Amino acid sequence: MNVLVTGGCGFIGSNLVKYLRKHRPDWKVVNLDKLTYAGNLENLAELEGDPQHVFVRGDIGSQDLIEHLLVQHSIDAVMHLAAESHVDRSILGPEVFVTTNVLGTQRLLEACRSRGIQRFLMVSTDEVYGSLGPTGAFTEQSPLQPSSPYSSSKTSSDLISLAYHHTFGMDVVVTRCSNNYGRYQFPEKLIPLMVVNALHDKPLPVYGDGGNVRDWLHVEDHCSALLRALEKGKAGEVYNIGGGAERKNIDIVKAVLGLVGKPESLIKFVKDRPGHDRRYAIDPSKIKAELGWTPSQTFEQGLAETVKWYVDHPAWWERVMSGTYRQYFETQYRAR
Ligand code: NAD
Ligand code: TDX
Repeated sequence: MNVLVTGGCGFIGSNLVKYLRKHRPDWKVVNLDKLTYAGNLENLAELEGDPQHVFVRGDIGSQDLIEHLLVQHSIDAVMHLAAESHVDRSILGPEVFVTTNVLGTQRLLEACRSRGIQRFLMVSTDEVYGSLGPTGAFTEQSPLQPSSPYSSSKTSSDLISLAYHHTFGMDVVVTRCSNNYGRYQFPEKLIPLMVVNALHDKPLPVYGDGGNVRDWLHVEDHCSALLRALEKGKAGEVYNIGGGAERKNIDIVKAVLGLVGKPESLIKFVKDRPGHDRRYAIDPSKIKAELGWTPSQTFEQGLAETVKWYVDHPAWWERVMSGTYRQYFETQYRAR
């Protein structure tokens, strides 16, 4: 089996590429990534020299390139993760979110359609459902009510993928996952940002009153769900993915401070994010019942392991913060 993974140098993508190499060692993984600020080839340094991992720098919007790769590598299936992924950046500059997430996804789908690719896994998000009140959880039937430019662009890419199934008969499966955490997450997202700031004794910016709730899942559990959906998901179906770990942001920030041994006086309540969704919670019964998936990590275990990883790997995030991680591609990869 030959799989094209898009966005394989980002946080979830790089964890997924390694997960696939470990759990499906006979598969070839072709990793297409544009290497935007969020793409870091160093995340995959341990795969250097692995003939079953092929990295290609390119844009999902380059239909000719994609068509060429699909033929060149006899691709059987696509796992589509490449995206602009950060809500705050989508508020500062929405355009690239539409270009990549909406138009880029449509071009990728079109390339797949023209080259007869069947299975296409669209990695979507729980943010397509918008915000919940204090009770209840999103099911696959919940209305789509995205709030931010990021989530509305993801909703568009989710729906255009389903349209390629309904209209052209492509074998599309969509997954909608809750907030991920784990190794190699860019330190603009809540958990790694708080760890890095705490280690530097810098203020920890908590938006609003800190009472917003997210439902957290360890990235490796997301990867196992994606593989399950790729192999067993039914065409045209949507699967929610979540670990049942709802936490208030303020409680996470306090837990991080406890794990790194820093005082709560570092917490700084700041102006709220515009349009900030109050609460997300995922009902994952469908993927559990129909595909037999279950998460393996508890949030407390996973958070402790994740915080320890950032504490033990300052070189990784220091290179990200200083921008020197971008040189890796030039020196280690392009030079060959
Ligand atoms: P990320 O920002 O860490 O990585 C995105 C990757 O996509 C980067 O490597 C980047 O270089 C690449 N990319 C961006 N634009 C591209 C383009 N035009 N062509 C090719 N590559 C491009 O994101 P992430 O957190 O790893 O999220 C991966 C996917 O999972 C996204 O689609 C996101 O919407 C979805 N998702 C994320 C979460 C989460 O909590 N992080 C939860 C649910 C779903
Ligand atoms: O500095 C911060 N302070 C703060 O209070 C940051 C960066 C975030 N927050 C809050 C906002 C959210 O309520 O923490 C929560 C989590 O924020 P993010 O890490 O930015 O994630 P979120 O906005 O929930 O979106 C994430 O989960 C769904 C990913 O970035 C998306 O790609 C994914 O689809």
